[in-house]
Amino acid sequence: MPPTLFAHPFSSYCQKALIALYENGTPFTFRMLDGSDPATFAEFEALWPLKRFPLLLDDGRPIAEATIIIEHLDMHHRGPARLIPGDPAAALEVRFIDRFFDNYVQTPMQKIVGDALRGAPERDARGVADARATLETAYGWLERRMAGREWAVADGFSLADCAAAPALFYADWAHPIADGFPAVRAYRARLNARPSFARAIDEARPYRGFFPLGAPERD
Ligand SMILES: N[C@@H](CCC(=O)N[C@@H](CS)C(=O)NCC(=O)O)C(=O)O
Repeated sequence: MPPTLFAHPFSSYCQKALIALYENGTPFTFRMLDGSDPATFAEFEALWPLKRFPLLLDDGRPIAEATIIIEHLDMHHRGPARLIPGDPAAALEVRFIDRFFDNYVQTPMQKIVGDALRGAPERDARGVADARATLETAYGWLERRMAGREWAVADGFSLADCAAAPALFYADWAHPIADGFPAVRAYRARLNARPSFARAIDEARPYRGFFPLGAPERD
C-alpha cells in the first residue's frame, strides 16, 4: 500500500518531502491540510500532536520531520534517485548540509514570515533583526560553498538539495539574496528549474496570496 503524506503544497517543509517523492516517482496519497476538512486535521493531530507538517503515514506508522521522511523513503521505498549517498562519508556531508539549510536558512526565514503574520503588539523586532543577520551570514557561507558546484554535495542531487530548494526559494522572498551572492542566486535558479521542485512550485502557485510579506512577481 502506498504511503500517505499529510501536507500543504505551500509549506516549505512539505515541498522538501515532495521533491524526494517526485525525484523517485514514488506513489503516495496526498492528504490536504488546508483547514477545509476538520476530520483530516484531527486524524493528523492524533498521529502527531506537535502538528508540524509534513507527516508520512506508512504501513500504519507515522513518520514526522521532512528529513526523516526522506531517510525513511530511501530505506523503505528506494527508487532510482539515491538522495542519501551509499558512501557513509558522503552521506554525513549530505546530512550536515541538510542541517545547515533547516537550522540557518529555514528557521530564520520562518521567523521573519511568522512575525509578519502577527499583530503589531506581538511583533519581535529584535528576533527578526537577528534572523536577517543569520540569513546574511548563511548566504555568505553558502556563497563560498557553492562556488564551482552544481549541487550541494559533489555526488549529485541529494537530501541536501531537497532541503535547499524551498529554503532558498522562500528565504529570498523574505530576505532577498543580494547580487553580491552570485553563486547562491545561480544555485537557487538551478533548484527552481529542477523538474521535481518546479512541479512543487507550480502546485503551490495558487496559494501565493497567503505569503504575509507579499509574494514577488517572479519565480
Ligand atoms: N522540523 C519540522 C518543521 C516542519 C514545519 O515547521 N512545518 C510548518 C509548515 S512549513 C508547520 O507545520 N507549520 C504549522 C505550525 O507551525 O503550526 C520538519 O523538518 O518537518
